[in-house]
Amino acid sequence: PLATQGVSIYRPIIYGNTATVLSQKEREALPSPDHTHRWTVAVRSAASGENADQVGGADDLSYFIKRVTFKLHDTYPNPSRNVDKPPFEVSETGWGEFDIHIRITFVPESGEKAVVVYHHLKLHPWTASGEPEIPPLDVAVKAGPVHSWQYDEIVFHDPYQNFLNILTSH
Ligand code: SLL
Repeated sequence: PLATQGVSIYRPIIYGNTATVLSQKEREALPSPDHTHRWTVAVRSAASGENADQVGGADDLSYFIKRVTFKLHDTYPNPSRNVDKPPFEVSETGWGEFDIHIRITFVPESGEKAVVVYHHLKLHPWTASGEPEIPPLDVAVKAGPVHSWQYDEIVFHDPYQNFLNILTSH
């Protein structure tokens, strides 16, 4: 395929998680009642555009992203979770924070290597003192959902002409 020369093009994304404390009732209904939180980890578009008013504009990404693999902590069954269509996200319950390895694979026409980013799953609210202590659950419930998101840009240097056309026609 034809390569471009001296072209760099980027696509803005956000990745990260939201987390909420489970109610006592929800916990009792789970197969693992030691789980305290429900969380969602996701890769979303940070671009403004037609879909920007939708949650996260999540639909924007599939024209250049083929698959997102979220590698969870080994305490989870099938920890390597492949998501092949938007929304590129995984929802789970659990009790602990850990590093999630997020592998982004691009459409085959791109010829681009996969990109890996890391996200530390955040369940517990930040405290004013900045102490790493885990607040009691009733304090966490009052603090509301936790959001931890990172902005990033995926940069393609000298993309194939075909792929550049795909990127710019969106
Ligand atoms: C910790 N390093 O010790 C971390 C590990 C593991 C989190 C956290 C659920 C797993 C299951 C879960 O929350 N794992 O369903 O057994 O804090």
